[in-house]
Amino acid sequence: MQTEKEDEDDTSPEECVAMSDFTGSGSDQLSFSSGDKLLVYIKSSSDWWWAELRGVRGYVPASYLRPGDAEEEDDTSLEDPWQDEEYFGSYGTLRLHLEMLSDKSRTEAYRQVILRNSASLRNKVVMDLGCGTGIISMFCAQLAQPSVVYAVEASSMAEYTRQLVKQNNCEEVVTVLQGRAEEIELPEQVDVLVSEWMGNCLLFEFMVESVLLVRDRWLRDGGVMWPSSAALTLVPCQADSYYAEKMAFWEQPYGLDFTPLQPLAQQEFFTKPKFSHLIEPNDCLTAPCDVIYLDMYTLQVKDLEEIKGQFHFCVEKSGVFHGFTAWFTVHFESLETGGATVELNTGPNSEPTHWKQTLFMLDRPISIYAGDSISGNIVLHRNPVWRRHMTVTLHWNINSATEETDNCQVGTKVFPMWR
Ligand code: GJV
Repeated sequence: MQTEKEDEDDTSPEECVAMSDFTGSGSDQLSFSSGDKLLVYIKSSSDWWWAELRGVRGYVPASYLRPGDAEEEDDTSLEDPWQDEEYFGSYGTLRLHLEMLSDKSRTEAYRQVILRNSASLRNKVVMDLGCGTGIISMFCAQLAQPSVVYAVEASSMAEYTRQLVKQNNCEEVVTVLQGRAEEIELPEQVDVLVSEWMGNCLLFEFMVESVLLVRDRWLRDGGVMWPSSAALTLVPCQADSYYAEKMAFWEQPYGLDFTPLQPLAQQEFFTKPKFSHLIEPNDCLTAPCDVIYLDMYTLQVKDLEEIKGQFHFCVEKSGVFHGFTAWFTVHFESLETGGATVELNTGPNSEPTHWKQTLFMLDRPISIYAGDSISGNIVLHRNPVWRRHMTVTLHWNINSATEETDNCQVGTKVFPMWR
């Protein structure tokens, strides 16, 4: 592999587009985000290619990339702001479905919802929006007796979902419809609209827009939304090992001073949020705070353009404030009045899910002390062009309880996710 690297400049690179996020491990793998454009220099093996992203080179998994379209490069107006081709393309392969199905907390939460409401689901009309491999629809057919479940899936996985439904003797109840849910025609309104639409930091991918459009068109008056509500939670946290790995590292590698690279490291590692971060309950510097609440009955598509929340945290123990960690919780109301609610919580005090948590690193760590408070606000601003993307703006203000003065009391940082 060494010799291949030396030869790399002789080959003209091929442009490829990342179909999903990837976190590289070790020093010779690149991390990238869905939609990133990479230059592939060497197809070292069928699995690993040698590529470049924003001036950095490393190995990337070939299966995460699709060939870039050279013409699109010249005229971005030709590109679909929803990026449906790559979005549904990635859901046409098993990788993401395996990840979602392997997530027990997620899948079990939906199973519990069906199970606990099985009596009330009898003879109901259900739509499963973005059914993927059809797991929720098949739970409905197996655990309850709805009159019909419309299982809607836009990706090519739908062809297999049809087979799975048949294989599991659910075809009397489950009807698989392949297409974008917004464009699908049904013979009737639905009583229940169920969907697993939540993305990283709750809204990323903005699949929720499809859910809202379908709700307004196909959910009957008085029908039920599952999930029924969603909340985004934030906490100021320490992130010692991540900071050490990406930033403190440059202080003295092999006894040398590499600190001139730190501004570059900040740009490269701390500009965007870190998905797939697992925070220890111990790293939380305060009690978490719900900053955004979405009511799935009243939320409107236009509300998604800008969602604002506020926070006020009381620091419980002294420590190093490296950043904020966010996660979400969704609730499923009962079909029976007074029935128990089911919750799916992706936070650090629950079983880890495939969403993990999202870490927003500050540019500089700040020492904080018990008794301090951190107040401020968060704004999720949807990208006006790239409809599945958003930026997260955090603004904070530290009120020091001690004489200790930190010159960084107030701060604002804008995190693109990813555009
Ligand atoms: N219409 C039909 N299927 C969809 C749509 C849509 N508008 N949007 C997403 N899907 N929780 N962030 C499908 C997609 O192809 C995939 O199989 C599934 O819904 C995504 C579910 C998990 N993603 C998420």
